[in-house]
Amino acid sequence: MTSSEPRKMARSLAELREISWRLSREIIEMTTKAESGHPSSSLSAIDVLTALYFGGVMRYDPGKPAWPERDRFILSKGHAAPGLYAVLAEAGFFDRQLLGTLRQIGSPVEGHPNARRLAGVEASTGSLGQGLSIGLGHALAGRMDGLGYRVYVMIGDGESDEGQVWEAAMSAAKYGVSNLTAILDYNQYQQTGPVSEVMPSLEPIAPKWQAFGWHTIGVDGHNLRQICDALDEAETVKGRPTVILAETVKGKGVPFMEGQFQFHNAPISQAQWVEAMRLLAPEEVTR
Ligand SMILES: Cc1ncc(C[n+]2csc(CCOP(=O)(O)OP(=O)(O)O)c2C)c(N)n1
Ligand SMILES: [Mg+2]
Repeated sequence: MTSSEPRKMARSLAELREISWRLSREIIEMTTKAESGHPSSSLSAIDVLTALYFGGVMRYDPGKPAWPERDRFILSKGHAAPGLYAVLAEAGFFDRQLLGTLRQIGSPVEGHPNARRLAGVEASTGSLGQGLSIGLGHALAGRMDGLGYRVYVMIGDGESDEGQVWEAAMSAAKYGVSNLTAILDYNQYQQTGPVSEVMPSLEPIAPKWQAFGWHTIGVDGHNLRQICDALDEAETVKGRPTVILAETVKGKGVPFMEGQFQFHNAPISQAQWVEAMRLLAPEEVTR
């Protein structure tokens, strides 16, 4: 680490869990108000995002979003933008009130992240397949510039059907970028159905990444300790990139949404909204 600025203090697992619940409720609030967006894709990612931003993993300063030595996070599955926005507001990059403007004309809180318009967004994504290549560019640039930052990229399992993901995977291994960590949001579903039906040959996934030269770690993507441990392990790996295969549940925390790909980009009703908010109240949920 070349920076003189310390990493954010790690929260306790109980605090992280509370943050994740709060952000999950914000995802539901935002997408219900907007009557569109991708609540289930955001909920499957939110524990990983919580660990990255609040678990003492990433170094960032919301007051200086362009600080050259900051760690970078790129949401390659850009449709999970509501999750990223909830996290960035919690981290202090912008006022939480902006969340209520999701997908409104003129709002910087767009349907997909726009790096030109919103502090904390590192790359404009939404066209699937591009984020790992962008992250690789940042990782190489950091190495060339002698900066100690790390780069994290979240990709989806449906997104992994995109050939560019594997071009980036090959290149990252070639250049031995150990400051690059990919996180696969491995929730088994994509837009139109189960990944096992849309593209069954994505499996077996771990041997694929290993064959591409990556250090591979499997975790329960809703177990905050496992996620934090895997992110710590990734920092110790030398000479090659790491991928964390995070097994997640699409729609995590809202049972009527869990694993139901029909909620991929569908608003929920007022009655379902009330139910979802009740289910995501910490005292009523055990997960
Ligand atoms: C290049 C491209 N093709 C198609 C789409 C439409 N699309 C948006 S989300 C999605 C499915 C993504 O599935 P996955 O990566 O598994 O993400 P999840 O929602 O499960 O987190 C698709 C096909 C897109 N955004 N970009
Ligand atoms: Mg998926």
